[in-house]
Amino acid sequence: MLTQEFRDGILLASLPETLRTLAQSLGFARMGVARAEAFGVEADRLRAWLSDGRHGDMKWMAQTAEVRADVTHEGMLPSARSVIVLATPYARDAGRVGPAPGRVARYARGRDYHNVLHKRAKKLAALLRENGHAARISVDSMPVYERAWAERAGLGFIGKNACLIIPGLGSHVLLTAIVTSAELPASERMGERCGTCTLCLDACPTRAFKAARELDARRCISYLTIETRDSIPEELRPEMGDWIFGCDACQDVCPYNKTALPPEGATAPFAASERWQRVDAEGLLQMDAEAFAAFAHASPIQRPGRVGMARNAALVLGNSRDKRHLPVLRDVAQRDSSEVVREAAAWAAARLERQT
Ligand code: B12
Repeated sequence: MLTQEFRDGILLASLPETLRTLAQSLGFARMGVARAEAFGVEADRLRAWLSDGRHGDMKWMAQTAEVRADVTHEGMLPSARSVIVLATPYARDAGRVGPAPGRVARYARGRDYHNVLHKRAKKLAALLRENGHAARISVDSMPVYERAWAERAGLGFIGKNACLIIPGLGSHVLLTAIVTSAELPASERMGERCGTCTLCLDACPTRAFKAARELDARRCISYLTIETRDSIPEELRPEMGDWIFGCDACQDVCPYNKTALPPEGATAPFAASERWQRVDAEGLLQMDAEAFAAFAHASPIQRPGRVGMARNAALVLGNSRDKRHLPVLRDVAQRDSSEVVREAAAWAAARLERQT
């Protein structure tokens, strides 16, 4: 039901055209549309992933599985007719950024993308509502299966690293979805384009891929540094290397990320914040709750909290092969208020002491 409206005899741009123009002006690099319906094979894969326990402690994924499987579910939007998916590149310059010797994943070095993208998407949702349509926005934290919708909406294909890859832009993109009752023309899907390449699967430091596109989150460094609140399994700690928040290992090797960098302006909100020059891993390890709250303000690193980031910092120092960190680690192992942090610091100190 595409409306063709004339005002004073001038043909007004149709709603899809207006949405696309507005999306571009808001800084979204790509926009695609898929017909809203219950997922088939994608839902089976999600259920298989959950029944395998590959979601680990992310109980919220299991609790919302049926809503993720079907956007017309009462938990989302029963009147849904279309899902708009938008992609935004983030800075992927080669530099290492993080509290030395720690390294932070590229998507998390600047401002918190949930806030940046939600603010932009609200303008698109307002336009839909002005035209009499319902609209619900999802930026990561809503029960919307964003990657599967991005693939259906023709934005890109799902790589063997389970990431949505957009030829010309790569996989260093963040997704925003808008579920709406507006009936919009669907975009054409793009077939998968990995071919025989397995660089990502081979590059994963913790061998988290059970098979192509099948990630076991319990072994994924991104999950271990961000989503787990407890101790990290000992056998995985040495493999985590210097990743202190998130991990880009399976993306950095991808040939599709060897394309030209996105224009600076397009990624400005995600450019590395100066906070990373202000503190090193020892400093992060010794922060109290107040100092951490101030340091992590408006950054994705708020998610693991002080305990999670101090634990990660201890493990990074344990992997640094640098004995100068021993005094701080021994002190934290004695006096930190968290058992998880004390144990991680003790493990790190013992590892450095063993190293010749
Ligand atoms: C839970 C979650 C995580 C978990 C689990 C990841 C995972 N693969 O499931 C953890 C914490 C590990 C994680 C890590 C990351 N995440 Co995350 N995450 C999510 C979240 C909330 C749900 C993902 C989900 O539904 N997983 C369920 C499983 C079954 O899906 P899947 O593994 O993605 O599998 C897909 C395909 O592989 C395929 N598939 C699955 N099994 C099979 C089997 C076969 C045979 C085939 C053919 C296909 C296939 O179907 C799925 C959908 O297409 C989404 C936001 C959202 N609301 O959707 C963000 C999201 C996927 N994450 C995102 C990002 C940026 C990341 C990281 C890159 C961050 C980082 N640098 O550390 C890493 C990448 C890890 C990886 N290689 O997937 C972006 C995606 C960006 C992109 N270009 O793909 C999202 C969309 C957030 C956003 N709004 O931008 N994430």
